[in-house]
Amino acid sequence: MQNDDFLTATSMALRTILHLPDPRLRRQAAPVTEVTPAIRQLIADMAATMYAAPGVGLAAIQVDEPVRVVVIDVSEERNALLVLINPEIIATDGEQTLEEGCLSVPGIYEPVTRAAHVKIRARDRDGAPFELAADGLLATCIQHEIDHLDGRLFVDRLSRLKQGRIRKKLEKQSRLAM
Ligand code: GNR
Ligand code: NI
Repeated sequence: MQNDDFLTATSMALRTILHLPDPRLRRQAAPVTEVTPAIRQLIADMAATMYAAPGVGLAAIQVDEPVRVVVIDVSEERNALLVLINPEIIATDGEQTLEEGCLSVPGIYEPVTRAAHVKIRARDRDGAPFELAADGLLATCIQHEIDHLDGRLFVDRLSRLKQGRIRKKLEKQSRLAM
């Protein structure tokens, strides 16, 4: 994936990221049937929004577009954009526990156990199908983003006790922000 194409081919706009407990984050995102100009614009805007945040991934539903589009860049240099349209996990293996955060759950970081290795099938930004094997942070990030497409957040995978503490902390944060 060439980042240059995004910087030159399309104008980009930052999109507003929804925060928990916004119910729009709980929708099931719909598959993309065709890579239209609107989808290309969404991808460019999502990449810009992710890099600006900064974050290592972003799902379209986080910017109030309930479609199955994800952008990811786990590289140090922030120059390896991965675009996933209609991503599906076709195989998993092992377990790993990594500290996760989420742009829709600001200020909360907790360890989450997920598959250590995933194989996925997806379409690229031209609609061409491809497969990808991932491990480490990329594997965790892919699973985190696919969760978003199904209306799930990483905090749903924590204990009820931690979920309660997080809800109180977020309520306090939003009171202070008013
Ligand atoms: O920026 C992000 N960092 C991160 C760290 C560990 C596991 C997953 C992530 S994704 C997150 C950006 C985000 O909210 N994507 O949906
Ligand atoms: Ni997230």
